[in-house]
Amino acid sequence: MSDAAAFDLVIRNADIATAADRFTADIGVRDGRIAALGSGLARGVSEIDAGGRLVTPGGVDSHCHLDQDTGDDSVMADDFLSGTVSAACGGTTTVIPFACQQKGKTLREAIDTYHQRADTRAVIDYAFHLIVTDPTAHVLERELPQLVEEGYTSFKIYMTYDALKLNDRQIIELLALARVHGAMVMIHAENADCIAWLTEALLEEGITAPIGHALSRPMLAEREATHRAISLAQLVDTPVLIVHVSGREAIEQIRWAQGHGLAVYAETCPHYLLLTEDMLEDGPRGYQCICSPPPRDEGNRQAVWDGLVNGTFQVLSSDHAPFRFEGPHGKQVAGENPRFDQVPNGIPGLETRMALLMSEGVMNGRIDIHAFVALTATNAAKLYGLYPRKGSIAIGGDADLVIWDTDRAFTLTNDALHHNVDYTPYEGWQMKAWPALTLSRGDVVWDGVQPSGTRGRGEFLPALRPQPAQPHRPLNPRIDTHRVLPRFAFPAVYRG
Ligand code: DUC
Ligand code: ZN
Ligand code: ZN
Repeated sequence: MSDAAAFDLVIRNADIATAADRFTADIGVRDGRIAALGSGLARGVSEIDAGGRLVTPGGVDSHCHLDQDTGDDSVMADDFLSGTVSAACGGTTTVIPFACQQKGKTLREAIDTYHQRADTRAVIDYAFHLIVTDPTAHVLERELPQLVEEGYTSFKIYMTYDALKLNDRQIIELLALARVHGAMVMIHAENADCIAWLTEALLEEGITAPIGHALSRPMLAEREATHRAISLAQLVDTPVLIVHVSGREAIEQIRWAQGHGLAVYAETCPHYLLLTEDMLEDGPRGYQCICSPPPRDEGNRQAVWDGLVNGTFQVLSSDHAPFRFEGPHGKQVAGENPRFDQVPNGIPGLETRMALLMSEGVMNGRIDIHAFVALTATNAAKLYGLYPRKGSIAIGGDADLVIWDTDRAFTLTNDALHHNVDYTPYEGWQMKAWPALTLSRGDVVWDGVQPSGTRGRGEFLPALRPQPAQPHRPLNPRIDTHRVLPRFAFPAVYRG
């Protein structure tokens, strides 16, 4: 910083919106952090005139898959470079992808592998969730406690997929461990046996087209698993977060739990707000829209919007799971016109997540700007131990910011995106806004035309034990006391 300048950067005349407040101010940035908010701030080495445009915290996308192993010949199209570049262009400045344990291997091996993939490539900051697929005594007693200490404070577990799923007993053990160590458990809730039985029945009937995917994974399978996940969490009195919730019946379970005072959090994704299952009827688009749970019917789509508006959902993530449509390693890994059950599950969405919610949610009048910020940034930062360093615009927090162009009506095309996927499910969508500028720790990583983050500049964020992962009550006193959460200090200020 030059002697005469008070800040490295000053952003002038910003219409700042956080999850709680809205005010006009200049933002002074020093050493990548917000050092001052006020009017008429002293000079910065560089200056940006926001010109009264809306400025929100950079997005925290807390559910996205980057360079994740798949278990077959399919390959994720985005690694930590293309994925994070694409995220930055869409206004996201923090990602929390997954380090996935392979059955028979340790979690430490997974962490080492995913750090190797991320550390020299990411252009924005990142933390990791652990996917626990093999909760051996070694994993539960030795690895997880140590990894929580090191900043891996959230685990995803699956109730479906043979290579990933845990049985109820394993889920209980993991929930009990999360309770003791103060970690957040994310649950993919679909009933594996219902899906397997229906898949077999559909294939016997000769139904192999993409719509079979939706038929084999009905709402009932998601509702049952959501109910079971909540019951297991209640048994152990451990907070849980149900990921990628797709429709009414699962929402009803979550509302019931929340209404009974249980710490059950929920996430949904743009595709459940905007896509419907009839899109699986039609050729290439059908394959492109295969994700789990599947998009559902119009009534469910509306129910997901209602859940966003009434506070059932705390988080809107992308669940970016990037597979190309063309070529031998994407959606058609099993050949041309594959059976629905041989298609990799997942759709891209890292870059479009925030602008879709801004356009369809805020600018269409369904939610206010504070809910937008909470859903896209603040709540995820809190739920996963990154707050207040990430997720807000506050003194001491990282200068992760988005300056919005809300006058920009345009038609979305995949050509304009920066991911490495050859389609977007939102091709032709009428957009009303897009980030004009994205800053990560004060560095411009997207200037409205070009991405500009350098490879490897992203920092790993060791996560704190999330405050919302604290159990509400002591366990039944007759249960072994070592399972009762020790008193952790929850620092008020992120020190990672
Ligand atoms: N689950 C995810 O979390 N992402 C993509 C597909 C899936 O089944
Ligand atoms: Zn999942
Ligand atoms: Zn996912």
